[in-house]
Amino acid sequence: MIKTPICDLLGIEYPIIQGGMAWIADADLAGAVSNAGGLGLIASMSADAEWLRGQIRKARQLTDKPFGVNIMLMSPHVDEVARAVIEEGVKVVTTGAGSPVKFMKDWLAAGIKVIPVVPSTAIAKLMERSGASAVVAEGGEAGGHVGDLTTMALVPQVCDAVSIPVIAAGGIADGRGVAAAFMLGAVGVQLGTRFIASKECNVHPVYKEKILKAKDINTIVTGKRFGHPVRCLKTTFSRELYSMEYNSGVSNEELEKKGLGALRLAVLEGDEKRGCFMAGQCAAMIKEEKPVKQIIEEIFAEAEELLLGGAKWVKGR
Ligand code: TUI
Repeated sequence: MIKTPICDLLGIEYPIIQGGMAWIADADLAGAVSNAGGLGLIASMSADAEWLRGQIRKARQLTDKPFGVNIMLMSPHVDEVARAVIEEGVKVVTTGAGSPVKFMKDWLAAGIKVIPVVPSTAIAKLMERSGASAVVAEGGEAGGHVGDLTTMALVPQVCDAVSIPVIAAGGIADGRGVAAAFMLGAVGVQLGTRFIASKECNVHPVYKEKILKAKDINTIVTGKRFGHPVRCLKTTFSRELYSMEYNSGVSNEELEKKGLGALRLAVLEGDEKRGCFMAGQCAAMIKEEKPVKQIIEEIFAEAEELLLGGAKWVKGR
């Protein structure tokens, strides 16, 4: 059984945390991941504090194990959700799409463990100085809002740059990815896309089907023009958005209008024409919808075999 400092830090059995996927990571998914021995996370996305409070209370009904909240820093409700996690007694907060520095003092004073997602060594160092308990180093293979560096290059550099534990994310969907992340110096992993194709995930069936049918080159990054690159599956919608971005005749306002609400349409309605199906490059590695518990157990059985028994090519010699 692989135990790392992340297990002790978070009081979990397996060193795995679930990505804070907007519209996807609800109390049901978070509860399932926590019950399976990982750290489940509820995504605050652009929701208001009342919605988040409801989800936190629901997760408490579903599990007595630790879970956390992911705060999306570009949310229009970020100030109220940042207060709500304190008032609701949440123990772990991960953050995405920006710097959480302005909230750190209050979260730390409330005893919250803060684990920011970082796309570079400079931001990782800033987070360590600001009191983060760990960082998630997320490579651009991930789904959703992404940075420039790949997981393979980012994780070892972040491990060298900080002394706090590093959790690797981006492109990890099986035991090979977990073993590789540990070889790069990470002591934990964050998986997002793999959990979309889980039984307990409430996304529209079309979303799951799209993940299961995806091929390696089926994702695309839109939003670079705004400085907010987002990786999603190639669909009529995302291809159109992509080509509009490179057409200088289309204004930023028009682009923004087209993108607005597109993730919600994908998650709730499976709308292929107008939906944005955020997913990482590892989507093509996911072949079957499974219960969360089985996903986690299989991944760690494989990772353990690789890490403790030597890599496959070494064994075969
Ligand atoms: O946050 C994510 N992934 C996300 S957030 C999201 S919601 C959204 N929807 C549309 C447009 C934008 C966001 C969907 N997916 N991953 C973690 C992550 N954080 N990736 C990159 C970063 C990041 C970027 C800049 C973290 C810090 C940062 O700091 C820059 C600064 O100094 O503010």
